[in-house]
Amino acid sequence: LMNDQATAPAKADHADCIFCKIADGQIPARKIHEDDKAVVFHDINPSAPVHFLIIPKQHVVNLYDGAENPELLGHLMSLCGPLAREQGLQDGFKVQINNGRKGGQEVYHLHIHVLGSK
Ligand code: DGP
Repeated sequence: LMNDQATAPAKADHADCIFCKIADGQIPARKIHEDDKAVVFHDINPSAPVHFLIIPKQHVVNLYDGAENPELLGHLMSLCGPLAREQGLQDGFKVQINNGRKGGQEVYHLHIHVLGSK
């Protein structure tokens, strides 16, 4: 896509969004959690022994866009600790969110990386 997606509004076309497809089950993923607002699954290319992604079901581009929905952001953040613990990260973990071109974002559907070692 040629437009600057870093600051694009939420309503950008997401018909081809890979994380929307994971969220609705069109593309398989190793899911570890699902609720009415979020899906969580293992990263396909892990950069730590435990590496999973927390995404909203609704197509939010990144934190520029997500600012419109602080309640949703809070929900996503609230999943980090309990799911990290469930995945064996009871002694600590890291969280990362890449935003926009200069933030290293590759998939333009908001995702929280949770990383750690058991
Ligand atoms: P980034 O946009 O840079 O925060 O990273 C995107 C992450 O998403 C990267 O760590 C790899 C992961 N990823 C990309 N495509 C897929 C996929 O189809 N399935 C899964 N499970 N992870 C994916």
